[in-house]
Amino acid sequence: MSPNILVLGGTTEATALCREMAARGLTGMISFAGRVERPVRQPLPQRVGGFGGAQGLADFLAAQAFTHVVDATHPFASQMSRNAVEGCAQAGVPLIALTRAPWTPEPGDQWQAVPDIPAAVRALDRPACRVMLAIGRMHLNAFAPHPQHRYLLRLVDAPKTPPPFPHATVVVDRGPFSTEGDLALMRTHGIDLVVSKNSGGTGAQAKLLAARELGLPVIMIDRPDLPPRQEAHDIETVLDWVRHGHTEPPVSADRGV
Ligand code: 3Y8
Ligand code: NAP
Repeated sequence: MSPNILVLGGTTEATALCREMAARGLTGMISFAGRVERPVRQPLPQRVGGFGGAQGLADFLAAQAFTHVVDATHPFASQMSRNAVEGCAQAGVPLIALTRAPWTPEPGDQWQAVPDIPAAVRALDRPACRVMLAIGRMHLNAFAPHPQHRYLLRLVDAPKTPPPFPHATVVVDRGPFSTEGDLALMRTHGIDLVVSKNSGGTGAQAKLLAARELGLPVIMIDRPDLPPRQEAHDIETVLDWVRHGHTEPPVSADRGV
């Protein structure tokens, strides 16, 4: 039976994988959560919206006769990744994650690593400064306890409600971003400090390279823990995995029993 692959998308790598699948005539579909108004156009059929939890995903896989799932979601999309492990195990459909290694600090970087968003908020308990808060829209409210700062926000869509603090400049832009562009942005706004998720990959890295060049500190938010699953860091490994007709059930989360 020829492969029918579901790609859980929303990253640069997911888009590149779909492009390669289309070029090789592979059958599949990419899915998005529907977080933004206009997800980037894809060279494969796409669906937008949740599946209805792990059970909803398992039902969808059976109904559409998918033979493989590639979880190419963002490292911070932890609920989707947990659902993928559980849903694929229920449906008996092999799963692999196409993920990016975390960034690690290089010489010249001034990173303060924090475990999660609340810890990043606590790290902003300091005198007023100009903060580039480049973590998107979903967690902005968490930073409301620190209205003393002047925030530069970068959002995919224009905000429907005002930001949760008095001093905020909004830039509406979607990546992947360039170092030159982020250098210019940070100089224009006189940024003193950058807050970033440890997303890995290249699409969100520009602000870190710019911070290094400008000698700016970065509060770096570690990614959430994910359940055990097969992982690959490149498209060729994923396509080899599909080609070799992997049918063994996916690694289910280790329950320690
Ligand atoms: C909806 C689908 C592609 C994918 C491009 C990557 C790169 C550009 C950089 C900064 C950091 C941030 C944010 C970011 C980047 C890529 C990738 C990546 C970070 C799109 C997309 C969807 C989303 C959702 C969106 C989140 C937000 C996060 C902005 C498409 C453009 C901050 C993550 O308004 C909202 O609700 C936005 C929500 C989840 C995080 C948040 O908490 O707000 N991504 N981003 C996906 C869906 O509906 O399923 O249009 O492509 C995808 C991309 N965003 O194909 O080229 O691969 O990471 N996305 C972060 O990393 O910190 C911006 O500004 O420097
Ligand atoms: P999440 O918190 O892990 O997922 C929440 C729910 O959204 C999931 O349970 C699922 O709903 C639905 N969902 C998430 N990703 C989906 C997908 N690719 N296809 C179909 N449904 C999906 O996810 P998130 O952090 O909000 O991320 C949402 C999307 O944005 C993902 O595609 C991710 O790759 C992309 N993204 C996220 C970030 C980030 O910083 N979080 C950064 C860049 C891109 P049901 O339970 O109903 O199935």
